[in-house]
Amino acid sequence: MSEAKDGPGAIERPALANETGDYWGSDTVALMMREIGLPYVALNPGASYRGLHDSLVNLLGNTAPQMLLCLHEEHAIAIAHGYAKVAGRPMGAIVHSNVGLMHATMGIFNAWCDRVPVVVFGATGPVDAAQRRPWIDWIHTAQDQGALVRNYTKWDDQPASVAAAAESVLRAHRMAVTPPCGPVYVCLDAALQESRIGALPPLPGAARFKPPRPAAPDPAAASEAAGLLQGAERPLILAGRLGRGQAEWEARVAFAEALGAIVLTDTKTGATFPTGHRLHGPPAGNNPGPEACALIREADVILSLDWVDLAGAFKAACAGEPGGAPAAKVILASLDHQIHNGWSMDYQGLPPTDLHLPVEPDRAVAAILPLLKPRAPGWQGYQVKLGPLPTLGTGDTIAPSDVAAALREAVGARPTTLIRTPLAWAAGFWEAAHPLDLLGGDGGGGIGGGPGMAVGAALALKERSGGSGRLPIAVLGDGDCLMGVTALWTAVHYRIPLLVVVSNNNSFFNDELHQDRMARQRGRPVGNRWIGQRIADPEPDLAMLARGQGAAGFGPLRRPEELMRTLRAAIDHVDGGGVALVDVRVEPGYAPVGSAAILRGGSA
Ligand SMILES: Cc1ncc(C[n+]2csc(CCOP(=O)(O)OP(=O)(O)O)c2C)c(N)n1
Ligand SMILES: [Mg+2]
Repeated sequence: MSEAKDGPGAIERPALANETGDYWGSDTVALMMREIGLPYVALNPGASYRGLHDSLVNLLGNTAPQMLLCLHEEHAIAIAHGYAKVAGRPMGAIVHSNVGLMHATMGIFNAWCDRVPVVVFGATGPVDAAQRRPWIDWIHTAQDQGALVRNYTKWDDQPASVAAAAESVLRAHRMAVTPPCGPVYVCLDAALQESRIGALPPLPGAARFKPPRPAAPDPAAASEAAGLLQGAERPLILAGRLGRGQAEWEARVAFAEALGAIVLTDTKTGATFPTGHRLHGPPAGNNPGPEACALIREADVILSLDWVDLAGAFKAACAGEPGGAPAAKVILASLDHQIHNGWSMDYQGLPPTDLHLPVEPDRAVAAILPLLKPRAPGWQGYQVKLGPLPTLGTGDTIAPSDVAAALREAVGARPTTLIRTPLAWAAGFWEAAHPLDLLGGDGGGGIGGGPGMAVGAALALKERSGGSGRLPIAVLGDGDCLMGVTALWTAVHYRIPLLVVVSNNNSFFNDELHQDRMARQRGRPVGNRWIGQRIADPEPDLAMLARGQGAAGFGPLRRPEELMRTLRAAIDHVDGGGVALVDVRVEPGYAPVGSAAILRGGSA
């Protein structure tokens, strides 16, 4: 094998045989992966798919799809997850039988909860026991491997023939990219992969197996929704899981402006509406803050554009209200009910809904917008005043808000994608003026996915901009970073520029707060809350862990005045095509949801 690491993406190019000779079962799967347009397959190798691995390298030449070698299967899935969040299309991931899939499960769960398409391939030892090699092939074989992930994938399959495998790949891809999107799993029998099939059978083309065209809402329902919104005095839009397209972004702005509707956005789901717009409401963190709750109570029509956990938002806002629900008429635009199952409760509570448009939420906006007539703007006498963005402090220690302030200053006006933010980060620390400015959370709350998602998103940003556009930045908690830190090797290896800033409180601090609550509730010593939580003695050297993988490592930084110079140096390194990690030691503490005030009739 010849290796070329100089070109973009550092593709390891194999020496190909002039004649491929006979074809093998896995060749058809590899060709189908190309047919459905997977640009990459993130993987960690394993003998259970050595047949497929050979096909990808020696038949396809490690291109379309190109392998992305990962040091852990959880990274492979997280990279695919982050990639799809930016690119809007999936890449593949391949995980070894049983054990590889077991490593991958948390990432698959995160992608499921985040409704992001990932096409996961796996393998089993030969289903035909007579064909199993002693010991290891038996360890590789399970009766129903898909059972490991069936509860949080949209579909799984274990095709029993080459023809069935071709169809399976087509179906898997279509299932993954059809909204509500999600991960799928195709398990390939090692014996099927390694069977000699002679001539290549005719393979189906993807063109006749496209995903369904998105549906528009039923016209009667769209006009009913338009009527409700048109007649509302205080229309409130909850902008949840929405597309990253610029046209859809602009349609949402036009929609809110046509109504004078206030728009709430959510850190779980990334940028959906310009945060600097006069109609942007108080920032919402993982739950709506007090001012957002007040608007939910005071609205007379609420339109949820696939808001994650609408029932939870209503509960937070209206627990003390009659019926515990908002008085407003509730319009829901969401397809999410189609993906709910009886295992994972990520579907959240059941929100009261007066009118449900079962379409992609951006389609609902597109259908209702032309029906709106000129009218007086909503929320007469109201004004939402957002609190100031954080400024860099001059104290002896660094607060999480200082990290945000310094990053904002270091980045300036330059287009930047904030791929991730840590738990200690408040909504309202960062402005969004473009759908790619913020990418939101991990979906399932699985710590350790942050570095992988950062690498995958950075890869898609590199592709998108030809390497010269958006600066990819992930701000990670130290716990999240440490669990997934070897994902950075993949970024270094494939020349994917990325800046990781660690908001490092030397703790799984979220859970210190839980122990704090428990101790208070029980009248026990709160001072012990750090035990079993602090990541100290020794403090992991994150910069060294980055350098150990070929990235540039900066820090630990402990004083605010060190931030600017170091961040600028790290950004220079990223601009040169590198991966940089800056370890910032921050005071433990969570910033509250960004502050805002609602002025009613001119008074606060
Ligand atoms: C895989 C996994 N294990 C444990 C948890 C529980 N958990 C939630 S937040 C958290 C702490 C994360 O630490 P860090 O990333 O440093 O963020 P911090 O809370 O310190 O800001 C933990 C352990 C989880 N969500 N996922
Ligand atoms: Mg921490």
